[in-house]
Amino acid sequence: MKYVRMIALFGALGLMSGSAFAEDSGDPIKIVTNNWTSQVVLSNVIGQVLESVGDKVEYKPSDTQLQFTAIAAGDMDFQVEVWEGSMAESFDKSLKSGAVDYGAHQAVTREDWWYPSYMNEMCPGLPDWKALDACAAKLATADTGSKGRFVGPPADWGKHYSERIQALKMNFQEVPVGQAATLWAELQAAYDRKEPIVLFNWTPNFIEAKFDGQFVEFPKYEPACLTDPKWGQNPDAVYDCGAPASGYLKKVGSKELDQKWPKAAAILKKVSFTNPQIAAAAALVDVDGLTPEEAAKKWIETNQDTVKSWLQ
Ligand code: TMO
Repeated sequence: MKYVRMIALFGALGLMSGSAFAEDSGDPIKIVTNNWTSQVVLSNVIGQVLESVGDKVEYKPSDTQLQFTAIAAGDMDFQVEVWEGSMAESFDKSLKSGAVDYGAHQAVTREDWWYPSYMNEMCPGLPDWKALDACAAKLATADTGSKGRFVGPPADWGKHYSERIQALKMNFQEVPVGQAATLWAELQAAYDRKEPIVLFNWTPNFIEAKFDGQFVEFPKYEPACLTDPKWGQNPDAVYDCGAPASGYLKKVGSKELDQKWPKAAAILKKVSFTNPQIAAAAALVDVDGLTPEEAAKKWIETNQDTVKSWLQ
């Protein structure tokens, strides 16, 4: 049934026959999946598209930082969402040891501390980080004592928020979650009762369609902030700045990808997601309750022109 539907869809788009691409290996392409929704759905989107042109694929869950080592070593073949704000350091390192930059999406990204807009009245001066810091007592919990609680991301997302709190001498403590779903459960619980909360969030995401809120404005990011202690307001510390406010989103692949699966590599190079397409991919699962596989099918059905453009 699934196969027949894919044939029907791609047949209707005229994509199944007359391929001008070179032949791909019959070995499965290992597609890396990570632990947030849009990444998993969009990995399935590309996987289903590759299957429709005759490739075999496998999905391989990996850590947001370690995946770059695996791709550089050729143990995994590609990852479709490389976020500047959380992966730039590991990504850059991997490019020097064999991984290949497969280009940027159209999407512009941001990952940082975020709060619901009703807090603007509770903490005058927001979204400035100093206003948030002055408001720390309102965010104190049993876990954090007199300090404000920042609900932080899972450890493997490569953020350095405890260091940022220290570097900026903030009266806050990071309490990381184990998985993204916990971020949204915490947000929903606070939002329903109009209680203050500050948590890790990113865009594009399904959150912006469902909750009204803003990013905290930290000292503006510059690359030197991460490497040069003298940069920024703390002369003895790195990480005394926010994440990039207009970050890139890229694709990364193995060197083997192009050699063994030139057809798939050519498609991956063309793949480019927009902000609304990424937010919609997340919403199909996190709001509508589809499985990633179903969500990918639906996404392909509603973005046929985009998919077609990858295959030309
Ligand atoms: C990498 N992420 C989108 C979860 O911040």
